[in-house]
Amino acid sequence: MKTVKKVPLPKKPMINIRQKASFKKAILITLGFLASFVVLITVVSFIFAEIQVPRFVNRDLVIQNKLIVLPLLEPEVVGEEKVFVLSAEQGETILLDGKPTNTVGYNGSYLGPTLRAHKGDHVRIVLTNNLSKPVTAHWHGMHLPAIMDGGPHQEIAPGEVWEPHWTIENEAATLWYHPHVIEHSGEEVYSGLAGLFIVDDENSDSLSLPKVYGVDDVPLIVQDREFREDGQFVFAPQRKDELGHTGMLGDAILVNGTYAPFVDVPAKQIRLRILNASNARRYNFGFEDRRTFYQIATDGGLLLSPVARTRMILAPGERAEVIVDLTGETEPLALISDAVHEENEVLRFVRTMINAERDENQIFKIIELRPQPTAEVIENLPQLLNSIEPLPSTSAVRTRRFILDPRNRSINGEVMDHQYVNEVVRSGDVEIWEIINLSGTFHPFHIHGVQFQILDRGGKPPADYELGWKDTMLVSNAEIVHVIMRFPEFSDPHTPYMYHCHILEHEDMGMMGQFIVTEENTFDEEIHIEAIDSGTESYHNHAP
Ligand SMILES: [Cu+2]
Repeated sequence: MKTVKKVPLPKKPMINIRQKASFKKAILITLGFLASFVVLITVVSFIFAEIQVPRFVNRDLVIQNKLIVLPLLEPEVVGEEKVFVLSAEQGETILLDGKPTNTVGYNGSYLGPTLRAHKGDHVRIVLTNNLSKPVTAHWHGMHLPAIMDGGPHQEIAPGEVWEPHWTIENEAATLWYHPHVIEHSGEEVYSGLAGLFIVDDENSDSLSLPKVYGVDDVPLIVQDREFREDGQFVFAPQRKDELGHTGMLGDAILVNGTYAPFVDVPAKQIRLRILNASNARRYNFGFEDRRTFYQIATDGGLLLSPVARTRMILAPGERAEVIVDLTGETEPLALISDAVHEENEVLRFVRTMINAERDENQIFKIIELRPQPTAEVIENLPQLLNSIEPLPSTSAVRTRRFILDPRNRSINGEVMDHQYVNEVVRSGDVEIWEIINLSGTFHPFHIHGVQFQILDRGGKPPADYELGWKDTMLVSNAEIVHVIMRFPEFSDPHTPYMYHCHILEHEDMGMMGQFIVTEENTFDEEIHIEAIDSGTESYHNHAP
């Protein structure tokens, strides 16, 4: 008998109507999610693309004005001294469209002449204040006694004369001078008070670098300004930019007080000494064709060797010297400032969403270099520029911490108080200063009387182009930077030096502190109160 194997029938899927509906719903929900995700991604990438496309602010600028090369101020030699005579003057300057602007300047109506001296020179400045308000002249980057520094304690009243004098101890560098009056530095620099102070030394004399002032060694003082219809400056120190940081930002670029400038230069290697003398704007310098150039100097001197770069961020107060090779070229070449993309992108995105302004996502034409035929021999760029002895962190006797406060424009919770000395430093000591930026924006940190070396940025060694002497450095948001320096041998328990943010509006709002350099071997808090009484000024202590 044959047995028939029973083959079970395939089970019919048991779906009732209700289940069918929920399955459909699940598919629909999934599809919905997918669709929203795609839409979201599209929107986000669109916004990101929009954020990341920088605006070329002055693309159509007609370059038509020959660059003003600020004159070298000829000193008078009196005995052993080189005497430079300066005066702060009120005036009118035609900067834009033939309309006069009310300005101030040293020995003229806008900016000041270039002072130039050699290491070892004894210099004296005779500075008369012909303005109706107090001024100072701070020798930014100079190694000199505090009383000669031109900070807020060396105010020159209207009609008065101030005569600082010192021996140049700095090595070859591009330094500068500008007012430093409490709460008014921003306004005074903005209206035109600033100039260069170039130092030479035996090393810079001996190097085969372009060094004919204004010809192949061209100083560029870069400033942004905003003009009213009638030609007057707009000065709005409380303006907030994309990052919510307050400071004066303009949309018109002046170089040495020249709007839309060009400069004729020999078609060879050219040296540019660039000073960011703007109140609050950072620049990301480079050439329009993204060619490589060589940075040869930082704020306080020549680098060890040239560093190849295509873009270079300079914060207010910083300087750099660069070499660009125009050998055999005939076409004009624009120096531009590219968008600054150095901030944290996520933070940047959030801020851009909150505030539509994108002040640092802008491109500016700065100046056009117009190469002219030359018979000059092509020189190779020297590969060894300087000897810089690194200060090892083990040589530091202490570390001080400076917290750039997120809540207000303060340092370590203190706003500038003319009568309060924040720090007491022993002359000749090597110290590490730790700068912690807890605020949501960058701050260029400047220390008077010294040149420092950057030890690290967030634990990472500084880039090659920062391995030189600095007096001002960019501290980005959420960044910790360590610098090391040897304090001056000059000791003066009565006159403080300053350290501060070089966004001039932040400085004016009180983001500044004072330190005295003294021979005292004690580190007694009492010194804050007692030792600093010059008779003309009295100081006090904030501590109970
Ligand atoms: Cu600041």
